Amino acid sequence: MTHLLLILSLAACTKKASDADAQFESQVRESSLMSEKVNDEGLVEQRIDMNGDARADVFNYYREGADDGPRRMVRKETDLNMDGRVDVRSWFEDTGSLEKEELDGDFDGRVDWVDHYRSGKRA
Ligand SMILES: [Ca+2]
Ligand SMILES: [Ca+2]
Repeated sequence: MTHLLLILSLAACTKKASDADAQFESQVRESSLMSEKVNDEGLVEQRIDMNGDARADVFNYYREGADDGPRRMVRKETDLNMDGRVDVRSWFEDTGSLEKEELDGDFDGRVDWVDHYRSGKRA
């Protein structure tokens, strides 16, 4: 029974993600960088408006590279349904591969799904 539930929730999660992806793709064309500043954590915070309504929907957090090396993405937050609340948070390892991802699949402001990754693969 537990196993079946897991499969069902997996399927539901996958479907929602792909719908959101399609919405996301169609809005990428209008995306624009709103601001870029160093935040309290000492990370470079980029705010990106994906749908042209002057409200940020994607937040990228970077750590500046040492010795003018390339900056590295530490965290990415995305408001998938553009309601002003972040629905997906992703953390990245030093290698650039995904470390952890939190997803609010039904957009109620609570995290429904947490994925942990090891070497870029879901664990
Ligand atoms: Ca927006
Ligand atoms: Ca949202």
